[in-house]
Amino acid sequence: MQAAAEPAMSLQQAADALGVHYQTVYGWVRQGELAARKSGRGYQVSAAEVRTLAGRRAAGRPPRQQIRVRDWQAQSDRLYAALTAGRETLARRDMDRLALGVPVIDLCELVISPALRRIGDEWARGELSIAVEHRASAICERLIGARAACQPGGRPRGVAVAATPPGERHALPALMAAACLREDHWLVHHLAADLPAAEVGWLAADAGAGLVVLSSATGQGVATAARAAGEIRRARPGPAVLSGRPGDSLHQLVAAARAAAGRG
Ligand code: B12
Repeated sequence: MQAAAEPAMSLQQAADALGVHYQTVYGWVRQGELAARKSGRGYQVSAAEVRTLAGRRAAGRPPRQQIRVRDWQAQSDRLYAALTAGRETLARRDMDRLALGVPVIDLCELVISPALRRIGDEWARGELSIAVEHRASAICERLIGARAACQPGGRPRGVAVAATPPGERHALPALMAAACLREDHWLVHHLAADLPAAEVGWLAADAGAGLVVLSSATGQGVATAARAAGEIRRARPGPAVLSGRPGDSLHQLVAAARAAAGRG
């Protein structure tokens, strides 16, 4: 979000400063690589963000070029096959290639989650062993972890804590939440799975977090998250607490987090 007093530039001025074509900067805005706000019939970007972007380009880390994936289902099926066969190197190679041009949020929503849901259904029907399901989720932890490893550069949108409620051992949704919030420029403290509410609340206060995210993959987890959220809110008024349920989307999370930041 741009502070009111911060100097702003038009896209053409940003393109000139970065030494690229106007359409290239416009593409970065559309891909979320460069934050912009609508101004009349065009966009304005902050001069500070343009400087940050120029620094990243100079350091050899240019913004992603968008890849147009024609068949997401095929990508997810390919990942499912690699996961169930335990072919981690293949899964990683595919994911690294996609990640060059696909945001983490799309990797999670359109590739990894559908593969995990299929694996869960097959496990529930007794068609996949527990060991194969565990191996697949362990591989996914490493695939997503590689995308969530770094905090964003520049000024963060806000500070968030991501965890699961007590008893909820499904760690992947909170990991995905952490990865997607970092991609959206949040500074995220990822606490992994199964924490007492008091611990989450304490860490949120200690880190000055304005947002706590509790992710659940089961009905039981959803019920526990509701109680934990109440406990966190009662103990220390301050952070907004968002609870994620199975089937909720990460786009909903990112939108709700931005709305909470706007209110804070
Ligand atoms: C991997 C896995 C495990 C692994 C987890 C390992 C790990 N490191 O995470 C292990 C082996 C530990 C496990 C254990 C169990 N599991 Co399990 N597991 C799964 C599996 C295959 C994937 C879980 C996952 O990551 N889901 C995440 C994605 C794919 O789905 P999602 O829930 O829609 O999540 C989205 C949102 O939450 C969103 N999001 C995240 N955070 C936030 C926040 C906000 C605010 C918002 C808006 C959105 C949001 O992001 C996600 C992606 O879009 C699922 C299958 C499934 N359908 O989920 C079963 C599944 C969840 N497990 C199930 C079960 C039954 C169990 C066990 C009870 C089995 C047992 N008898 O021991 C235990 C419970 C353990 C516990 N106490 O928590 C059932 C749950 C049934 C139910 N309705 O409650 C499922 C659905 C399988 C099935 N089809 O039956 N499991």
